[in-house]
Amino acid sequence: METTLIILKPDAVQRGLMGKIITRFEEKGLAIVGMKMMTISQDLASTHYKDHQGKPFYDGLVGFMTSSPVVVMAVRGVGAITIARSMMGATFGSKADAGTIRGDFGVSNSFNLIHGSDSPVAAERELGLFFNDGEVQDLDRAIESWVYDMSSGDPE
Ligand code: 3AN
Repeated sequence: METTLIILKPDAVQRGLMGKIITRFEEKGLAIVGMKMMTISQDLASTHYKDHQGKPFYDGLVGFMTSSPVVVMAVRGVGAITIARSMMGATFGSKADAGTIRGDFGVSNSFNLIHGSDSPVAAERELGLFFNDGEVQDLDRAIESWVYDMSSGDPE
């Protein structure tokens, strides 16, 4: 099982899209094992986006992410990082395919609704930035054996 960090960005919260986006992850079968609303500090935003420092969109990105509350989620499943990224769609709302979160709910390039970790290394780093010890749960879901074929003993 992998756990990934998902952020519902300020535009998703302000536009009342939290429920619809969270529902997509739940309906897919992924488990939400951590969730909270918070306002991202300048420091946290610059640490989170350190790889983008110096890029032309960096100041706008940090300004946007700190402008209004977000919802951060820890989302777990087999292959959760890749699955979440494909559910999100391409970075720019104007280019994202229909059927994806960005493709269905937005048209803007900078206000693109959602962040998802892009690798296992990034997921571990980002979960550590946004969640304190004990805030990501060991969720023993009763439905697990209907979400996954467990006949081999492990989720398939
Ligand atoms: P993604 O979120 O799809 O992984 P990244 O990691 O390339 O995209 O970029 C991180 C964030 O930076 C994006 N979510 C987007 O908000 C912003 N961003 C990336 N490239 C641009 C760009 N050319 N113009 C404006 N914002 C950008």
